[in-house]
Amino acid sequence: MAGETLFFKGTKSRVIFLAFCLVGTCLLAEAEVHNLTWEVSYQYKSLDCYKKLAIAINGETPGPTINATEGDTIIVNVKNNLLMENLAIHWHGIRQFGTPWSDGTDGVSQCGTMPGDTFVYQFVVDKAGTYMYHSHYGMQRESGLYGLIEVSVPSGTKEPFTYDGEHGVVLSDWYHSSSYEQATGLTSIPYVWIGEPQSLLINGRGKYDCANLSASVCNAANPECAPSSFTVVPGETYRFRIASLTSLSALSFQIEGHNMTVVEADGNYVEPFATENLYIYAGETYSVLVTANQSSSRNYWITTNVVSRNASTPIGQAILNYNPNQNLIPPNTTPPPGPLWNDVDARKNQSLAIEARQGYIQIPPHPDKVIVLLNTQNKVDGYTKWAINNVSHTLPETPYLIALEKNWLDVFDQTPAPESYDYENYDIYSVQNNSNATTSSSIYRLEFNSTVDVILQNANTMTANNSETHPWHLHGHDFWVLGFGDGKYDMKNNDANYKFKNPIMKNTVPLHPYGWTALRFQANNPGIWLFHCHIEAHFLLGMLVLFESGSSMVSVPPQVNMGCGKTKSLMQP
Ligand SMILES: *[C@@H]1O[C@H](CO)[C@@H](O)[C@H](O)[C@H]1NC(C)=O
Ligand SMILES: *[C@@H]1O[C@H](CO)[C@@H](O)[C@H](O)[C@H]1NC(C)=O
Ligand SMILES: *[C@@H]1O[C@H](CO)[C@@H](O)[C@H](O)[C@H]1NC(C)=O
Ligand SMILES: *[C@@H]1O[C@H](CO)[C@@H](O)[C@H](O)[C@H]1NC(C)=O
Ligand SMILES: *[C@@H]1O[C@H](CO)[C@@H](O)[C@H](O)[C@H]1NC(C)=O
Ligand SMILES: *[C@@H]1O[C@H](CO)[C@@H](O)[C@H](O)[C@H]1NC(C)=O
Ligand SMILES: *[C@@H]1O[C@H](CO)[C@@H](O)[C@H](O)[C@H]1NC(C)=O
Ligand SMILES: *[C@@H]1O[C@H](CO)[C@@H](O)[C@H](O)[C@H]1NC(C)=O
Ligand SMILES: *[C@@H]1O[C@H](CO)[C@@H](O)[C@H](O)[C@H]1NC(C)=O
Ligand SMILES: *[C@@H]1O[C@H](CO)[C@@H](O)[C@H](O)[C@H]1NC(C)=O
Ligand SMILES: *[C@@H]1O[C@H](CO)[C@@H](O)[C@H](O)[C@H]1NC(C)=O
Ligand SMILES: *[C@@H]1O[C@H](CO)[C@@H](O)[C@H](O)[C@H]1NC(C)=O
Ligand SMILES: [Cu+2]
Repeated sequence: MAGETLFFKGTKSRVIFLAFCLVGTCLLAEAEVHNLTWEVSYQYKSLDCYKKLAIAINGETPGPTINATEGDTIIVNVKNNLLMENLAIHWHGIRQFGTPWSDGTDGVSQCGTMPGDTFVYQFVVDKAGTYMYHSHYGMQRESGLYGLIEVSVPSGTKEPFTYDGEHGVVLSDWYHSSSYEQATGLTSIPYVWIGEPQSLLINGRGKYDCANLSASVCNAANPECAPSSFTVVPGETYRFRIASLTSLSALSFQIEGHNMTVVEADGNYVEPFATENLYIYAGETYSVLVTANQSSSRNYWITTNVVSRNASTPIGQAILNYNPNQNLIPPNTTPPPGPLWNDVDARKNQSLAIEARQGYIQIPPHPDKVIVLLNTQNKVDGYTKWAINNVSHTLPETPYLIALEKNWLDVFDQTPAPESYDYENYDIYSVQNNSNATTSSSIYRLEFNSTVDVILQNANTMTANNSETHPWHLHGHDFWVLGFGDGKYDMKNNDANYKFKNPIMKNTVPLHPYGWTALRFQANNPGIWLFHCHIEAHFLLGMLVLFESGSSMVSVPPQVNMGCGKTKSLMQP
């Protein structure tokens, strides 16, 4: 491989470089610049037939798919037309090497963009795979501000599997209450839980039962809520790129009469395995291959259902369409209901089945540091919170990234965040009497480029016999998934518990009820990065930590971060 030389073609928006030289032939690959302009606004939508305000990008909910090739630069000029609400958009799974200020996290990498303002995100999509974007401002994501990022391999490069066509699938859950009503209930005394979503959406379409509602509120015949369909040609194999943007729900995804082969997870190749259904947690992406080899005399249901919580939310439905030349005919079969919500073993088994594709593993053999994070539900001064090692984390008004660059140590708590908990004595199976946590904006400071193991430890909530599933997402890095286990992680025999020969890299991983999940990452991306539960309500209530590493190497461009907390002092008069 040659290709170190960069040179410019006539226009500013294209850079050409020599990508590959194979037996005397060099293939030219172009790294493109995609310059997108997005206007973000509230619009009335009837995504599940019930009319409510949703956030749209250029009028669309979910937003447009970003389609690029590895190495391309993405520029997104995001104009906030929300009128009364700030905005920040996170590019989930994109590591932002060298551009930590484009991570799109309110309170961490930027001030929320104020109404009327434009924020310009610019970053390189440096690894082929399936990713997503979504709001990272309070609970704003659940209003529909999300979409897919599909990054293909450079031309001349082959993926380790083949397919004839592809489809993007955005899975989400949908509430009829607003994110404001929800956030208010969650942060009040008495605490008001958000409950289960009214609908599940597939590519922004669901079906609420409008039976007793007026047609001006809920109209089952509205074309906006007609089911999504995915067209296939008989005999061909399709790559479905699936992302879960749910705010709460863990899901299963299945296609009537068809099995699927999982080949990619969070932008990394999986040792292929076949399954009847895919379990997918908020913040995860997968690619599965599906062969359209059933009888083409009819169409087939695609469904998604809630798992891990005892929800009454109806299944989400879409149609696998074998007959594109006819009007879309829904199958007259019963849509597959999906697996039982409480079949925890099946979910754990699938987590254990996901390993790196052979030949794609390279992992530092030992950690330099081990951090254990106990996940508990707590009270703080009577408010319900989620805490990590007894600390419920809050974000400062001044974004951490700017505070670190300016050395403003007064804007967040300088006490180091706790690296462990009292694991000898803590009973993870019972409701604890320890219910008072503290709140803090403290962070973990990691030596630059060190290898860090994180063990997530689950426990009972404040409800007897209840432990929840938490999908944890790391910004700025992928991590290796070292293992999952039941019960309390044994600190004395630690590495022996790690399960995998071929740990896959991911950016989001579930922590199963009453279990532990271990992961390893290299702190090689200068900046400060969130690691958090991807459930909106849990994040709001403090289920997050921050990892700082090498932030002294970061110089934030001055134009990008003004208008909140102490950054106001940087504004020109
Ligand atoms: C991208 O488009 C915006 C809006 O049209 C324009 O102002 C900006 O100069 C463009 N940037 C690049 C790098 O082409
Ligand atoms: C994205 O690009 C790939 C590869 O060029 C193509 O197969 C796919 O259809 C495109 N998807 C969209 C949504 O444009
Ligand atoms: C509609 O109202 C009828 C009569 O009260 C009731 O039986 C039915 O469950 C309601 N359906 C829905 C979807 O609310
Ligand atoms: C799917 O896989 C299951 C389990 O291996 C098998 O029993 C079933 O026949 C397969 N279904 C199809 C449509 O291939
Ligand atoms: C359909 O394709 C799948 C995946 O390649 C294969 O496992 C299955 O046996 C095929 N079924 C039929 C009926 O050809
Ligand atoms: C799940 O919810 C249903 C309906 O709300 C209830 O009847 C059932 O007992 C619940 N199951 C469990 C195991 O809690
Ligand atoms: C999970 O895997 C174990 C061990 O392979 C097996 O005994 C069990 O039947 C599986 N359970 C489910 C629900 O798939
Ligand atoms: C729980 O905490 C309360 C208040 O500190 C205390 O009075 C009580 O004895 C504790 N109960 C147990 C079982 O430790
Ligand atoms: C949390 O803090 C309480 C009160 O300070 C203490 O009793 C308890 O042991 C702590 N729990 C953990 C898991 O560290
Ligand atoms: C928790 O804090 C409240 C209010 O500060 C106090 O009344 C209560 O005793 C504390 N409970 C425990 C278990 O420490
Ligand atoms: C980080 O560590 C790896 C080995 O673990 C080494 O190959 C790499 O050069 C280091 N990078 C920097 C920037 O120090
Ligand atoms: C919790 O589970 C235990 C053991 O299965 C049982 O004895 C107890 O009654 C359960 N408690 C509640 C509140 O469901
Ligand atoms: Cu959570």
